[in-house]
Amino acid sequence: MSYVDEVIAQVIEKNPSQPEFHQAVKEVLDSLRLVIEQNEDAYRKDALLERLVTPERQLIFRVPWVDDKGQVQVNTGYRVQFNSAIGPYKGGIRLHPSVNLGIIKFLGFEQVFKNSLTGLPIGGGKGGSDFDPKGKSDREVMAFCQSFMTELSKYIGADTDVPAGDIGTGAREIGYMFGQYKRLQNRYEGVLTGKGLSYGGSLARTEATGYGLLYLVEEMMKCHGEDMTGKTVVVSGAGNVAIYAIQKAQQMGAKVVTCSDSTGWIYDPEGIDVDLLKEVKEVKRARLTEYAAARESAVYHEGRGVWAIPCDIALPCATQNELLIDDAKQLVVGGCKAVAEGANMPTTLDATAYLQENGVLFVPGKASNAGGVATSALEMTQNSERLSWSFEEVDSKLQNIMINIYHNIDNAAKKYGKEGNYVVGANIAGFEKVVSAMNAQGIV
Ligand code: NDP
Ligand code: 2IT
Repeated sequence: MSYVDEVIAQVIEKNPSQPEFHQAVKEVLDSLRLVIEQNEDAYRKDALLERLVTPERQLIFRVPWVDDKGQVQVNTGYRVQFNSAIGPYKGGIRLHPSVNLGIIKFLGFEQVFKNSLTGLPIGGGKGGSDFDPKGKSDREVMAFCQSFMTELSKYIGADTDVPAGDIGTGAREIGYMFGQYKRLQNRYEGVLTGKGLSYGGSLARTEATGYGLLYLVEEMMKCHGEDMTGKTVVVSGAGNVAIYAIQKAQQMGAKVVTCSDSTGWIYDPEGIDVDLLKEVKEVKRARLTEYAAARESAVYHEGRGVWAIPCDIALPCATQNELLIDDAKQLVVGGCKAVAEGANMPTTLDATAYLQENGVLFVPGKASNAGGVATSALEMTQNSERLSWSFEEVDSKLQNIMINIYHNIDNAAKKYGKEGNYVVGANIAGFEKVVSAMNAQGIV
């Protein structure tokens, strides 16, 4: 059996009931075959792949808090510090009832390669909890965040591990966590990113993932002789990534006709009204039915369905495994030319293969959504030098980073004879830097 297949089999055997982690490992290791085969004996002797798929440290802890009725609630907290070869662990915190160790491991594993692709000195990690912020009062969210940070604060630090936002963790949650960290450690440091502007946050971090996604897509389209003007775009999700992806696509002259949340989706042939969407999701924290109620051109549907709308470009920006094989078929029928992932692993492996086989340009999230973490790294830099850069300065650095990522993954794919296969390109380009750092640092 080849070394790659051996390690994939081991991962499945040693990590039962973690299908998302298996999926992420399979995608990456499959892409690396070409590189591994050139050096198989040396890599096997060093157990390089075993070290790559095994987190350096995994923390699981109890998070007790008191709800508004005086009832004690207990959640589980996680932080997986996956790989620190190229910098301090860096990655978000997901707060969602579906969170378990396997989900956090898949996200942490992806983050290692993504962070490498940014070209910035950040290792990979991820954390979270099965806590659901939906429907909770601000006081309950604060109580949870303080309890979560009371434990997490022992393991993180500006030069050790720097968490940030992800699903369910936005500015409010980061603020509560930062306050509790500072109180416990008596240290004002850049231990979290995505902070508010009044206490060390970076301009453009809020917009960065969505904007970065579009900067990469625009560059890719340009290199394929197309521009964004007049393109029809379908987006899933209605959170941080989706909102700013929609905004930037519109600024580039495209028309975005859908968005979705965990209960339904909107078709708005006039183009999504971003200000209204922000009001419904960021301010009221309400469902998309409120968007439809306030806008005549919008139609609301229960359940899922955005991929059935004919489009030029599809941007999945909600969650993992939300674009399935039948969705991929519908996209192809609808004339879709490009899919770029705003979310982490939103496309299943068979759907990805189908899109690629049918000539759709496909960019995996570890490349196309790297603008968020890249801008987090810029926030870390500003915190270290105790300065704040202008929006334009951060935004132009973000744009350069995304353009570089596109060319790096494109060149890596070409170098290994897989031109246009950005999955292979992203995984190989991300891997090369991490492995060179791991090799230089000995067996640790
Ligand atoms: P948010 O919590 O702001 O928004 C998530 C959106 O997706 C919401 O509209 C939510 O619906 C919907 N959603 C979440 N879970 C599900 C589900 N199980 N089924 C259907 N819909 C769902 O999160 P973000 O926008 O920050 O994150 C979205 C994706 O992007 C995630 O995969 C995340 O890991 C990834 N990502 C985020 C980055 C960031 O900087 N924030 C950076 C890179 C990647 P509802 O409104 O009903 O809650
Ligand atoms: O998946 C991701 O890259 C994020 N949620 C952002 C992580 C970060 O540290 O900004």
